[in-house]
Amino acid sequence: MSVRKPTVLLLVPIYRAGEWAMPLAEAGIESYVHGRDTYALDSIDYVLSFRPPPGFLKTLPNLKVVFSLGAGVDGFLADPEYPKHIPLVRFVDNSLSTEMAQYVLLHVLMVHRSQRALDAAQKDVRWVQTMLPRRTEDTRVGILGLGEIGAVSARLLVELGFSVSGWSRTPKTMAGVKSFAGKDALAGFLGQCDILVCLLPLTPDTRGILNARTFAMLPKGAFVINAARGGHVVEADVIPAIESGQLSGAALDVLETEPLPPSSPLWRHPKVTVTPHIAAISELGPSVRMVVDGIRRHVRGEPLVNVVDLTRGY
Ligand code: NDP
Ligand code: OXD
Repeated sequence: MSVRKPTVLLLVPIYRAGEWAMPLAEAGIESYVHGRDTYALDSIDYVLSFRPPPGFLKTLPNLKVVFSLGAGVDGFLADPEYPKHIPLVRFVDNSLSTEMAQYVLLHVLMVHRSQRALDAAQKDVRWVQTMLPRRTEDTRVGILGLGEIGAVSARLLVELGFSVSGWSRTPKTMAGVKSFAGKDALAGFLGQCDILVCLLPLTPDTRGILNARTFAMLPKGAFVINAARGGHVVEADVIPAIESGQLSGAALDVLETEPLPPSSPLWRHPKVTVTPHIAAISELGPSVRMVVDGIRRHVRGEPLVNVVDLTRGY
């Protein structure tokens, strides 16, 4: 008697879907690509996705576990009909965290070492030796979100000598990092950030957290780096805050609408750096390992790892 193989639906962009089929087949897992293959809804045990079409997951009667291709799971929680009894496993990976920390470090160093001003001086053929970087410990970097990625970023910045603080829901003990926790600590945290980095999950509590009111709580001339989700920033508030001098600039890897529409003034503002949501990309190998390991655990009846708390939203 043949035993039915566990079956995964790949609900991912079709141009990438082909990548997973072979390594999953090698692990004894059947896969279908949504939008390309014909499959019966009741044949699907597992789903891998980033942003499934709202209302779709609830139509799979035998769904057992959902795997998120990304660390952020807002794309699933945006579905008001997400079947809440189905566990959602998110992608947690060292190389993803390291790449994110690199993005943070790149933009922190651009600010700390006045690189934009030096680039402008070069364009004007000016030899300017007066823009010396300040002492590293005098640059205060604050990280919103001290989770998997925030913690790796904080450690890297501490190692390089920056003054680092972090804001999270619960207090943290991390060498060299000043911990601020909870809503009541937010204003105090923001008041001491020369560079503010957002690495929060997007939840109802954190949506729009970077806005004119919170920018005004930062020291004048602070710089904002958002590598989390576009929904964290009230985009209409960014350029006015820069024009008033409250912010010295912003680096935005994620935007409310992606791709950022060509008409957005953020594209062309000289003090705004826009990157196309590429701070870190989930790699094939680790994402296959997450799915294979999760399915094996589920089949053996073992606890899953990196399960999202659906009521908390991350
Ligand atoms: P984690 O879930 O590991 O960490 C989240 C952190 O945010 C925790 O420290 C948590 O606090 C804190 N937090 C959550 N809600 C609140 C709140 N209401 N008030 C204060 N603190 C809060 O997430 P990751 O580090 O793995 O990922 C962070 C985000 O990075 C993802 O959600 C995703 O949006 C983004 N991302 C972007 C990528 C890109 O390419 N641009 C790539 C990968 C991720 P506590 O620890 O107390 O629970
Ligand atoms: C993620 C992302 O959440 O790529 O992992 O944005």
